[in-house]
Amino acid sequence: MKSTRKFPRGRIAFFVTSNIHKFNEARRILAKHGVATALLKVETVEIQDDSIEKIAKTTAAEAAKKCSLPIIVEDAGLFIEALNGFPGPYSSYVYRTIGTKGILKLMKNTKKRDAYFHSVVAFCSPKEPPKCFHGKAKGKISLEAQGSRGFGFDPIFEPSAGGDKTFAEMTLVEKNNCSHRAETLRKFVRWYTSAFKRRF
Ligand code: ITT
Repeated sequence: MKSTRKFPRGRIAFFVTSNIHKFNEARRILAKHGVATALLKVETVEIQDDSIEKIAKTTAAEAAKKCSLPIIVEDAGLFIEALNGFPGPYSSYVYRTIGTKGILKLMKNTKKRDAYFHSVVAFCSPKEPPKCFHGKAKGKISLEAQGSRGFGFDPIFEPSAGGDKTFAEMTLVEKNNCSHRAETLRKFVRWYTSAFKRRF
């Protein structure tokens, strides 16, 4: 009998995150490549480090061990050139404390507004060390917050590939056409689907 399952067995990625917006962005990208995404909530301790790759790898290894499954985590940060890369790996803390308003205040009277988002996906299975994929979205910090979609620093980030719209003024599909996360996940899913074919 022909299978009616949309996603064949094994074509599923377990995404460990506490952020539903990230999950929704990822779900669409992976589905386009025939991979379903399951949201897993796993208690992990996020280390503080200057490298988002190291943070992603450590979290992925801990989560894979805890749930005995091959999983992915994605870690991202906003790097502002005039602030020497701040908040970078500390984006989560900075968002929770000073937020977008605080960043705009720090950038007041600053003409050089170049910034980028850097995203790392770490894939880890209980038997293998983590494997990482990277993506970047270049752009600038807007003069004021614009738009109400998305999350985090979306209202103050204008990607170079997005005209003069901020991420928060874009639909999810538009953001996925030019975001750091989309670039990283596309690299991951190409590897994941070919690794799957090789192994099974
Ligand atoms: P996890 O549970 O997946 O770790 P998180 O929200 O803590 O979710 P990150 O550590 O990767 O995610 O992100 C750190 C912060 O950077 C996040 O809280 C946002 O404020 C910001 N950020 C990350 N990706 C973003 C994006 O696509 N748009 C806007 N802000 C983003």
